[in-house]
Amino acid sequence: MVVRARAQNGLMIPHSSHWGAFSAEWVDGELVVLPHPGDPNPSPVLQNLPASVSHRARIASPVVRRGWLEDGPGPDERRGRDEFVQVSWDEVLDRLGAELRRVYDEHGPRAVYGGSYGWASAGRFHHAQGQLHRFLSLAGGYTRSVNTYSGGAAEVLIPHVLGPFDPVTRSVVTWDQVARHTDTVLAFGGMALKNSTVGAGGVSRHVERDAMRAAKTRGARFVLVSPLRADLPEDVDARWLPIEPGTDTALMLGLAHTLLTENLHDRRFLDSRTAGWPVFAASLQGRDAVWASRICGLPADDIRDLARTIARGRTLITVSQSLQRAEHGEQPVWAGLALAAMLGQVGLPGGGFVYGLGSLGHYGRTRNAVPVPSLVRTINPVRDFIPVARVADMLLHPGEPYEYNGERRTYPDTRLLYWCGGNPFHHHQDLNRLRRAVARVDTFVVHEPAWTATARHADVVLPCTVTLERDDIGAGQTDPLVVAMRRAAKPYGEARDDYAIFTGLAARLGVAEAFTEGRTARDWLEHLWGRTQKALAGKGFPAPDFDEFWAAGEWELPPGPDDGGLLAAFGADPVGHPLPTPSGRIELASTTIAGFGYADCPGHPSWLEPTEVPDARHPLRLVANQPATRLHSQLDFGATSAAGKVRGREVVRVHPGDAAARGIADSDIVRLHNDRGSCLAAARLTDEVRRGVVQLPTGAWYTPLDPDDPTSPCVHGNPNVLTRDVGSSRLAQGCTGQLTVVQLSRWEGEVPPVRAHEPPAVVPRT
Ligand SMILES: Nc1nc2c(c(=O)[nH]1)N[C@H]1C(S)=C(S)[C@@H](COP(=O)(O)OP(=O)(O)OC[C@H]3O[C@@H](n4cnc5c(=O)[nH]c(N)nc54)[C@H](O)[C@@H]3O)O[C@H]1N2
Ligand SMILES: Nc1nc2c(c(=O)[nH]1)N[C@H]1C(S)=C(S)[C@@H](COP(=O)(O)OP(=O)(O)OC[C@H]3O[C@@H](n4cnc5c(=O)[nH]c(N)nc54)[C@H](O)[C@@H]3O)O[C@H]1N2
Ligand SMILES: [Mo]
Repeated sequence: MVVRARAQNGLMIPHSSHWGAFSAEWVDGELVVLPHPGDPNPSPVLQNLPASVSHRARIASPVVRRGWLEDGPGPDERRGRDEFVQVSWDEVLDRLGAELRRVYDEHGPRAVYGGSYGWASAGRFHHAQGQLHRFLSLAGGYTRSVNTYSGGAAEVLIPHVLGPFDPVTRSVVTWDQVARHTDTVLAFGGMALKNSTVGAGGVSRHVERDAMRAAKTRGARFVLVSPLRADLPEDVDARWLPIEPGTDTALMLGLAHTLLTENLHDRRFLDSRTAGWPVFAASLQGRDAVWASRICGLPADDIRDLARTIARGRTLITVSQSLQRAEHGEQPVWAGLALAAMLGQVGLPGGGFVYGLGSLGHYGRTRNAVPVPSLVRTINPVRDFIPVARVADMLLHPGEPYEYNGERRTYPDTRLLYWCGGNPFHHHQDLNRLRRAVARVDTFVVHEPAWTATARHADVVLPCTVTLERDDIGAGQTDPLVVAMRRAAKPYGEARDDYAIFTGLAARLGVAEAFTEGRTARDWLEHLWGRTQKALAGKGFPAPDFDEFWAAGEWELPPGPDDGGLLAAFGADPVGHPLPTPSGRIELASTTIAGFGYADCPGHPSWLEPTEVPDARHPLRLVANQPATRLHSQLDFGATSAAGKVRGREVVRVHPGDAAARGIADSDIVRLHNDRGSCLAAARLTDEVRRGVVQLPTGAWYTPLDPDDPTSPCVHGNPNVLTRDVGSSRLAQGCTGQLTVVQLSRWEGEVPPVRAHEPPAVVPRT
């Protein structure tokens, strides 16, 4: 076999990514990427990696926006359409060091926004966010962000009603438990294999497909509640309930009503392990299957039938992250938990409630017995923060109040935006609004390997390396393999590691020694590995030193126990092991949340009518979900991502009935539009989406037809020109990018070319 022959010639370079461990090898001048041999279901996204070291979309040298260079820092509408000037590393670091000093002196550290949300890459030392936060903490401090775009609503809700987010989500129900114990999996939003392909820090074994198959073979049944058929793998033969997007809470309440009226609920569990049951039960008045059916679009008989099904045997209710990335996104998470509590199985193996299982590859696995290497943190002198998805609000409304989780807070007056390892022109909603927001700051700095739309909107663009161009350690907390990510290529153009860039800046600000602690990058790797080595030795496990680990190329960590954690202990003995909630129990009604008095997040799980519903002008719901062919916007120019497009354009999935009504044929170029913006995409007709729903994944790099005209369509197919920039509620202020409403029409006339991956013109310094 080719693979074995390559392994034997010893040229394979171990490496890792958020979507899988792999090895790289140069064959006739081409970089070849092979999945880790231990991975039972490797990700196709791996094949985006070869392009990462050489594509012309890479940034070759430091550049500065002409307006910033010539007129100095300040608000500027030209961001995103100005020219770039090539500068030397010395000049750019001198200028940026001076600008940071100016902002600290004139405006104080709150004026520096270093939230810098984003996934960056898998290595644990060259961890872009960690490097930025270390640097800014030492330089003077920064306003940070809290929570994620992934789970913003759930991350605030769950601690109020179930317990600390990570311990009650990630490892309480594992894939192994599903394979062995679950009779019925009721998956709201599904558990698409395209999503569990990705796990933070790296995944060496994609176990989800085999676990679901094993459960199915054992006789488990799967029920998929989702507008898209592909949200569960075909081979589990799920019953597909094609729900109207954004209405799961109504369905859940309808199911709860049926359980209650048919006396299928577990009173003992509710009495001994929940708080607020009488309040929640009373709120179910009138929420019957017929009521739910009118909202969620599923037949009332199916709803009653489903309630009876989940009341039998061991049932697991999963709620994907997508459900809560929407207005009132707190509600389906809370209602899903309440439904599971009524079934009385929270804490039993493979039963109860789990948030996010199947949404990411690092869920549903046990934690390693020892901590993996991670960057050493420093203390940020600034206490202030924003909920991460409120970034455009912060920039557009400095000094104004907003509400969050029971607090009235004030937005800082941001002068300098610093992004390293994220792509806000990918991840944020209403990109035309984001353009207006970034026009308000004095300076926008970005470290990027490639010419993303974020880089194009910045003032100072610092080219950084990709993982294949540096040595690092790859590891995730719930994956056993620590990978020696060895360098496979020399840096593109003048690109530098983020660490080297910050070291240069730290020198200009007089904090180089504190930043580096006198270590080279290689010294840091040894240092970080040393802590894991010590933890291994402390528990009596084999503990290789750094050189041994590095030579081996990988090291397998021992697993922690698969014991259901906090929830299993509570389920078995609620008095001896109370939950860390105010009542010590699962809160089906919360006096804390009720006390906040938020109409958009009341004190118990509730159906709240969304602000945006389809109307005559925007009759279709858009699902803007995660792309199957890449991680977010990363390596959008790679082979797998490119293969998923039609003539370079992203694909929108449309029901044949909706297409016919608009004269749209398969592969036609269409325009999706609403009052916020528009984009082009290639239509793919399929009856695997619910009628009235169209689906366009995120991640195609935002490319306006006319950069001077913000109302011109994105020719490439980025759905965030359409999504609405509002928080989930005043409780969590989470991202709501998953859903919006649109109209769809055939694009008549000439089809504009897509130049998303062509670098902008860069002029030499004169
Ligand atoms: N409409 C809509 N929008 C969404 C979502 C949705 O469901 N719908 N989902 C949201 C979710 S869940 C998330 S998590 C976000 C994701 O949003 P992001 O995490 O911002 O998206 P990425 O494309 O992963 O951006 C990472 C960037 O880091 C760069 N990078 C990679 N390695 C390095 C490095 O070593 N150093 C530096 N400096 N940069 C590096 C990459 O080139 C890339 O541009 O998107 C959110 N946006
Ligand atoms: N390949 C790939 N995998 C990824 C990522 C990626 O970029 N690429 N990103 C990763 C990240 S950072 C995260 S946070 C997770 C996100 O995990 P999720 O948020 O769960 O993933 P999505 O693909 O956005 O949504 C999952 C499915 O939910 C369904 N859905 C949408 N709205 C509704 C609704 O109202 N009701 C119901 N019942 N279903 C609905 C959609 O059909 C969609 O396919 O994915 C991770 N996995
Ligand atoms: Mo995410």
